[in-house]
Amino acid sequence: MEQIVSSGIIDSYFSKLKENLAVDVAIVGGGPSGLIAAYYLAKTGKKVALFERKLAPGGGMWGGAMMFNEIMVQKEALHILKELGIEYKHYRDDYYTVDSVHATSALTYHATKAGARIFNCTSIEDVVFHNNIVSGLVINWAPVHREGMHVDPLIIMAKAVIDGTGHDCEIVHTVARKNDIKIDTPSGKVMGERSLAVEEAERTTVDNTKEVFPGLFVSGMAANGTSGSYRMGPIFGGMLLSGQKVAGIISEKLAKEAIMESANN
Ligand code: 48F
Repeated sequence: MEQIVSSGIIDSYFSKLKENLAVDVAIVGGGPSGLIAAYYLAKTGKKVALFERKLAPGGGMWGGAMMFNEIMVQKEALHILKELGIEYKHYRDDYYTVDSVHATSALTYHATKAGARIFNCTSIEDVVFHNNIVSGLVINWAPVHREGMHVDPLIIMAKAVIDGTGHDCEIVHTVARKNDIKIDTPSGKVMGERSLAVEEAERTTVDNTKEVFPGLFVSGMAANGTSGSYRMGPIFGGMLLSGQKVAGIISEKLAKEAIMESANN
């Protein structure tokens, strides 16, 4: 019995990993924007792998505000909560409160149920950079990084990569620093996050969600961090709408590429 338990886990983990060595979309970061992007992309039949450094995906959503485990969502994003069956309470005007643990676990459940694969405890340290296009991820165990161990990584190929790493926009930073490139921001550089301004930040999170360099997309706080916009604190409508938007942009791009490829064959 002991052997069955171990070999079952090893066999099924490695077949999952091998099946995801080349995907349509690789997402870095399992915060709300990454999870929602994973859900919408997987729902439309894309092969999606999401990599999260921590043990539990969910990013900054579990803790609500200052560990009061409630979050605020505005009317514009209610359709996403409804679609996922997430419960909410009307608070005042266009604002609704949601239990953050309920919401975070629902996002994880629906992303995986739709077919996205989540690899937790995995850190992204770099990207694959082919002919000036971001074409995949360089992955390693998060504890390897934490311990500072000199261990070479593995590689995941992807038609599109999403930086959903939150405030630090780690992937865009790495790509810009290592490859002497201009990205699609007003300065051509990673502009860095500004201080808190809720309304402006919520709007610009969605506006700044885009392909910032061929093959590399940004969502959530990474979108604002990349384009130099504000943080917003514990209101999450913008995160959900950003994840939905990036999924739409990528689906459209992949559909166009598929049409061009079939025309060329
Ligand atoms: O920060 P995070 O929750 O991303 P988000 O989708 O949402 C932001 C909100 O939570 C909140 C806010 C909303 O009002 O301002 O902050 O933009 O989640 C980002 C996830 O990415 C993981 C990190 O552990 C977190 O769970 N992450 C960051 N860098 C890496 C990574 C990396 N290099 N490799 C793997 N995972």
